[in-house]
Amino acid sequence: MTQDSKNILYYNPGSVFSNVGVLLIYQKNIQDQFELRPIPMGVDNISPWYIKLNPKGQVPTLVHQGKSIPDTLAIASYLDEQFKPSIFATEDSQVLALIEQWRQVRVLSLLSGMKTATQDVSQMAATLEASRQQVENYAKSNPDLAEAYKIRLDAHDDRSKILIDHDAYLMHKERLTKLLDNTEKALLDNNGKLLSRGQTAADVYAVSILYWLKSKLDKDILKSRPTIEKYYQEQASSPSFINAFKK
Ligand SMILES: N[C@@H](CCC(=O)N[C@@H](CS)C(=O)NCC(=O)O)C(=O)O
Repeated sequence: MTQDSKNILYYNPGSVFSNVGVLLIYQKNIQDQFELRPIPMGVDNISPWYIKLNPKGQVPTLVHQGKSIPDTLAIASYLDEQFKPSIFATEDSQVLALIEQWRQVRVLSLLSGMKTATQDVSQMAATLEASRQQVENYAKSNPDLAEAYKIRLDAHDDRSKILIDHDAYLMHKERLTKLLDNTEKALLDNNGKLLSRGQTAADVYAVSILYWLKSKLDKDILKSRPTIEKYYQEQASSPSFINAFKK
């Protein structure tokens, strides 16, 4: 197999959406058909070769038979199309709505954002500004990628906001509390399932994000939420989860 014909998931082990991408592949049981290739963030993800694959410069990105698929939801739909049976139900509006609720909590803000109104974030702001400058330099020296780099700059600015804006931190903290409260209730109403129709891509998001929250933010985050804790323990004991994250 040549380098170009390889099927690859570009990801970063510390990133929450990379967790989602990796678990999608393991849930389909197609991990032997993909190389999971970690990339250094702040370097490779803004380089021209990567921006061509994913103009937002984010992880994960799936490359399959030469086709690039950025974004976890697009990856879930694509994998279901290409590898049967379909298991993610991304055509179901209820599934999509629930996935959106999980995606809209920017957990990075809770870990590395501006937690108090007086926190000094000047160092972080300077690092982000230097990175923005680097993106602008890449854009200048790669005029053929001007449009793609505009998309990256928007993604960069959006990320900067969640890192150095205290109101953004408060908003995401509140979103997470509401999401966990709603999830506790939904699990109670649906006999321990997230959705009454059963396992879908929404579970991949929920369990991947819970795993990230527990391992990076607060191992006791589910302490007062016994139903989610039980759900999480069940999901995390599945072979796909163990193979994806625990080996
Ligand atoms: N909507 C995207 C979000 C991907 C995303 O936000 N990735 C983050 C890591 S969790 C990223 O690559 N951030 C690095 C950056 O933008 O510099 C998806 O679902 O795949």
